[in-house]
Amino acid sequence: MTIKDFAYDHPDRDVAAFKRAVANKLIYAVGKDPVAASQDDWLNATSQAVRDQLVERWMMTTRANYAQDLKRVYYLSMEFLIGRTFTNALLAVDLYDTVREALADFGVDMDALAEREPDAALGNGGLGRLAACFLDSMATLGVPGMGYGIRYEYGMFRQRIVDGQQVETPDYWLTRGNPWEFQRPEVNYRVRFGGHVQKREGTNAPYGAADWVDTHDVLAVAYDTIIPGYGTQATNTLRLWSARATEEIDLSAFNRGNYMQAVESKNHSENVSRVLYPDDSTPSGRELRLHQEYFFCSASVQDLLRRYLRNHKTFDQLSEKVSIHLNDTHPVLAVPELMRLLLDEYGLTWDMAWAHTQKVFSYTNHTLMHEALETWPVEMLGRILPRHLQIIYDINAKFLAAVTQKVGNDVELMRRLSLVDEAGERRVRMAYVAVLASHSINGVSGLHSELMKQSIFSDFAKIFPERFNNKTNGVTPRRWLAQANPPLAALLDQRIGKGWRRDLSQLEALRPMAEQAAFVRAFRHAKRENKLRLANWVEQHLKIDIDTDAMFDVQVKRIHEYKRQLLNVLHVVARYHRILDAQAAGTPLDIVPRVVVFAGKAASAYAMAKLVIRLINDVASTINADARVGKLLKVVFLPNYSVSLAETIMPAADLSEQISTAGTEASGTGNMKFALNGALTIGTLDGANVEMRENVGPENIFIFGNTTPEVADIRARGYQPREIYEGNAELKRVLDAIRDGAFSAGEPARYQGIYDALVNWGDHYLLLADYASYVAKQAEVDALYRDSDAWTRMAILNVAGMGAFSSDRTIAQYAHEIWHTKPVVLS
Ligand code: 21N
Repeated sequence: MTIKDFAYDHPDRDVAAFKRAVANKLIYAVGKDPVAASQDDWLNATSQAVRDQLVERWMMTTRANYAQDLKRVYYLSMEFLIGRTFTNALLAVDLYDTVREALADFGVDMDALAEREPDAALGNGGLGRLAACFLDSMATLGVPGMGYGIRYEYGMFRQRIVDGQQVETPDYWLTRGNPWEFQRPEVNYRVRFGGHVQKREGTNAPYGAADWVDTHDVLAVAYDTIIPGYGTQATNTLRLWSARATEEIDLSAFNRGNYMQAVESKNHSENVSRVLYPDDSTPSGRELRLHQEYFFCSASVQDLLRRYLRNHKTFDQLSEKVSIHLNDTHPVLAVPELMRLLLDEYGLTWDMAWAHTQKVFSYTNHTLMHEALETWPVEMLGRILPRHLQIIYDINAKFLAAVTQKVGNDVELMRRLSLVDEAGERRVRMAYVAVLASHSINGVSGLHSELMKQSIFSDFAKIFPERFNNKTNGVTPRRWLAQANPPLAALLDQRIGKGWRRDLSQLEALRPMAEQAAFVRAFRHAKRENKLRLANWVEQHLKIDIDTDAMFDVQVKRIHEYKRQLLNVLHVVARYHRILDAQAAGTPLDIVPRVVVFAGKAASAYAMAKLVIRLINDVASTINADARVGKLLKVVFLPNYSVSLAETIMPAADLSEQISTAGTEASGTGNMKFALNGALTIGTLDGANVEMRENVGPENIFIFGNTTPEVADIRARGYQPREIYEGNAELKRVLDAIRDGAFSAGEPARYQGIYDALVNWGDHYLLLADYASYVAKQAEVDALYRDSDAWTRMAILNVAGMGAFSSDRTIAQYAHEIWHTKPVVLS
């Protein structure tokens, strides 16, 4: 049978048909009487009806991909920070107004439903959100791609603030089911762990085939989510793996009468996909994490090989049909896994297998920070993945031998290049495995890509210069403008047309409008609406009254020393002191009112980051309760930062804080979301800020602080923070106040550690070295804000200059320069 003579109901798109579809879903799929249906039941039924609208395109795209035998990209990532799907899907199928109307007829408010959808928080921060933006762009550009990852049952923890401190609670996001996924129980693979390796009879070890035996196995079961493209019928798939025990119960234990033990071991296997590791930069080094990494790599590589072999008899065309992209080093075990399958299961020679591997893999690096680079103890790898360790050793031996051939025996060079770090406990350097196995290694901003070649990969960049390249990050304009910012989106549609959603460079057309008074007014009006929306959120959730005339000065991102939320706090306290001084002296105060907004999670074991959260909250409650301050300064910490909360925050910001120490933030993507929504940036010359400055013009961005070479220079000469502290009275007063308990009256020594780090020890991120220049730049920000037309003009010019930061541009470059994929053609 073909799809042509298969009769089914095509979902219609008018209001009446959609009402009927929702009614049918509510009754037959959700099983609820409309009289008894809760909001969640309506959301479930509506989501299923919307999902139906995606299925035909999905099947059509899959058929076309097969028929055209296109090269596919497999994007391997431990994290996909998708957020909510409902509104995104509605915009993709262009049914936003239809569905709103249909639901209104039932007396149901669509916005209220949308707010009830839990975020799919299957990621920590930038890296996971980037993967989600990339999926959106791949589908929109018709790149035949598939995301592979883990279906964590518990996503990123929920953050509550209790007495000013972060408290983590589990995020079981599947409580009410997930209407967007299709479980595929028949798509499952055995993933093996432990055991040992036997030489296979008749093979020429060390580079021949081997047998891996006596393993403990876990099943990986597929769950598929449709990823719709925007303004196209093309869709893609996000396939997430969930762990199941291989046998429902361990029969031998059961026969011995130990039922509990049998069920326990089932639990143990299924723990593999239980929970997302909530550390965004320090690898945990825990065994469960290694299990997770291998679990999803093995299932994904088995799955993509099976798909390839459906159309091909040999591996000759593998690299013409398959690209595997590594989102950081977390999926690097896919490399020895592909080698293992080609050698041990399919009988290829080492040289053939390695040649295919090097043509198939590409790798993105997201950090240069030493503590963030993944390494696994040889002992642990050998115990859990003995065959893979062997393969890594063999890759290493061949590589080091080839280098020796070329340059002679240089022991020091060998030590630096080796995949195994021999200093102390022996550990495998996963980034080096990625570099050796990939034909392309990219950084995520121009600056980062240069630094990457000069620092962690300097030896490799000399040997393989052609492999290294840059792909500056981007964000999807669908979610981060069309969906998050309806007032601005409507204004743009009216003035420059709707095409910017698929071609963000069309924002250039705004440039002349910065000079039109009517447009400036309309733009400011849209910003005000967004500020009101955030103010309402703050009022509702935090019971803090904020003034929408005040400048919304926003820093939202993971809490990390290198991101320097503390620098922001020091400036806040300095402003507080200025306000108090003026009050005391009775001098009129000429200060721009600000609402300083923070949000972000700290890794649960990162004590300093947690202390920073506490300080922000302590400073906030002191200032907000001080009647002398009034509307001049408010500080709010928004709990539980997430994709959906970001969608409310970004459009409401006037000022975007991107203040990391130069050379530490690989790219940043929040910086792009803010500017795209009409915030001005105060930032260092770090990550993609550098390119944002080039695109919006240096006169339209507030850049301060030491540059990367200057930072290196300060460190080399010996950083002397105490001199800075002694030489700046305002700064000294701020630090003394924090040290002496001005914000922690009940426990005056609470922040002694922060003071010591900044003043006495000299923190690695040179906070005080940028303080004066930051505060001076903030004065320029104030001055501009006083001229509301000039401010808005500059904000418009920022939006106009952000066209380059669409993830569509980024993905087009990956497709063209790394993956060599062609878009699917849909008739
Ligand atoms: C970011 F704990 N990198 S989020 C960059 F094992 N790495 O910082 C940012 F689970 N996370 O500048 C850039 O814009 C963004 O990537 C996109 O390129 C991030 C790494 C990580 C490490 C360990 C773990 C989880 C995540 C853990």
